Amino acid sequence: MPAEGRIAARVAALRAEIAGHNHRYYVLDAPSVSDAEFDALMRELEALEREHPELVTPDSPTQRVGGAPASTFAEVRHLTPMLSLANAFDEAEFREFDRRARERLDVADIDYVAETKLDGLAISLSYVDGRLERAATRGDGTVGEDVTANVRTLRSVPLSLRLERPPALVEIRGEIYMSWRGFERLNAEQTARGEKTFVNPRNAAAGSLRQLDPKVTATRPLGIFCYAVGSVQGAELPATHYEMLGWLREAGLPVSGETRVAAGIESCLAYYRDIGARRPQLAYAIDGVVFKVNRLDWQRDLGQVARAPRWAIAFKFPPEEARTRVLAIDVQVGRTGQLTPVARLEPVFVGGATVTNATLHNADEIRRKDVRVGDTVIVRRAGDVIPEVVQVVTEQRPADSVPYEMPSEVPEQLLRQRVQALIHFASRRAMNIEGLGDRIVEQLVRAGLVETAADLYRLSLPQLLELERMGEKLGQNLLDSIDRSRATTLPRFLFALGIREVGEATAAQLAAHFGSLDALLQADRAALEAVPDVGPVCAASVQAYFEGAENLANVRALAEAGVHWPDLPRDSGAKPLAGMTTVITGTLRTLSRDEAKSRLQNLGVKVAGSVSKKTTFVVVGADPGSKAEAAQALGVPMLDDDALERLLADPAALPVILEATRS
Ligand code: JCF
Repeated sequence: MPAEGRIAARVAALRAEIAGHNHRYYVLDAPSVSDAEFDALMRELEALEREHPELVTPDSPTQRVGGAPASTFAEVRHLTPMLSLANAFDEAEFREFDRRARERLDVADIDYVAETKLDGLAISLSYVDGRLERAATRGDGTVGEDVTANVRTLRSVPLSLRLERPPALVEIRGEIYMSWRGFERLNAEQTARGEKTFVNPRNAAAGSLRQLDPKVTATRPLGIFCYAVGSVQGAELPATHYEMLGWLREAGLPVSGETRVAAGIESCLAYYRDIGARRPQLAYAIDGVVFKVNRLDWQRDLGQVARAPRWAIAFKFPPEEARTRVLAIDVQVGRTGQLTPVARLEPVFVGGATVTNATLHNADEIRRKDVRVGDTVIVRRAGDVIPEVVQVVTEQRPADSVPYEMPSEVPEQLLRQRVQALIHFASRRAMNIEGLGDRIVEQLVRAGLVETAADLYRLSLPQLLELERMGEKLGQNLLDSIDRSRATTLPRFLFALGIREVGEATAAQLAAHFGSLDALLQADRAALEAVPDVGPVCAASVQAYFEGAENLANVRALAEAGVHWPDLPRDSGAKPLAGMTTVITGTLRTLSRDEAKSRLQNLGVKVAGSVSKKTTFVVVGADPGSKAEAAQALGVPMLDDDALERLLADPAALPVILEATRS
């Protein structure tokens, strides 16, 4: 083969290989090469195309981001109009849709194709002889905007269909969306650049696609799912919608993995409930599910009314965002002392509940969003997450409104809440800061020396000496005991945070179960509920706590201040000490009795109230009661603090530890 031919063949091979890797990475979600290997292929192709510009074709992967910024988007007429969907807002409306369709078709049952309804924007892709020719927005359904240059930058959109014999022409319909993760990443970047953030993934996707410069779109994390075919020439379509989706998949287009055949209305309802339950865990925003009659001949028989087909319906979920008015802004204090502004709202039904309060996070957030009393705002409540004010509808702002200012003087009620939170934090069963009593906490807070728990660890002697009735000796003792409290245990730390529903025993269970704070932070609702004694309310509270940015900042600040603890082995669920019985008496040095109790229980030990011959061992702290005497009398082994700690760290060592008590 002459050199020219060899090069052309290599270019073609590289393109096919790169397209294959893109497909596996972006569509199948199963990459087969490393990023470095992929980059090497791209670089080789770029170099060959630079040397041989005559070989460049529009469907080369090097040509995804190209062309100069446009000044407008041209109009595009869809060959087949892009339909919209009729909505059902409750089960009765959905049953009515099904009943009518069955009646018109005169059949007893209909097989539907069920899929999620993405909250993005509709797009039509035209492939001519298998090559992506045009991408257009829905527009009014008949005429849309040409966004080809932007859509080409999506790596999940094949520039050529992966078909041996592609149709002469095919219009493919889908939804362009942004995942939650992409949306959050983009907003973080926007904030870092001092640019405005997007309210929701749909707006972010729409804003990203309507960029005049495709180079900007190329940086945006957009995805696409295809769900229908418009016009087609030069190919036979299969007989059912579901098979048609399979054909789209074979052609290399992304199709939602949540697509199912649902035989009859009860299966549809089960699908609706299942997706509804998993909605908070989905990677992208959806606002409902779509049901389509599976048989394409039945779709034709049913036809359409206005712009909506009679063979499909969107069964909506309750909206997670709604508009309402801010009646007042109050400031609250968390148990760790941080201030949280809260918007009092005109009651509004959102996310399946009536919402009257929404968090505004902190003073910076209020300033950034410029939320004012009297404003109309968009509030969001997703799953069990605390409702938040997302954005102000500035067009509806009253003329006389003024920017909100956080009270500069901390209100009395807040001071008292801070004091309470800190007293709890320092208490004996929490961080056990000796000498940090109610009176000193109150003095520290009122003097403005301490707001949050982490501030305690930054106190200096001169600062303490500012306080009334504080001398050098007392001050130094206090600093020493604050310093000692840095070395703590995970259960104490969790208890000290003051998370609602997390008492001492629950803190011990959480610590024993997850072993480390990191593991706890990663736990989802189900993982939390799997912990003994943790019910749905407690799990929700723990999750809400660690989703609060201020709370996380507080936890981080404490760690940075040097608060630390040994991680524990993660509870595997195994009960190495099942069948053993113990009794705990006296005061333990490092663990409270509740904590010792739940940790022993996690190992399978039964904790009883009185000593008998059946007691395996007795845990004896300082100033033990008559139970120690009973143990002595019955010859039951007694473990002190150290022995208990060794046992908790290594349950398999029990025989050795018991042996040691005899000597
Ligand atoms: O995911 C969507 N937003 C979506 C929109 C899915 C569909 O199957 C659709 C649609 C709009 C119209 N089907 C039609 C006919």
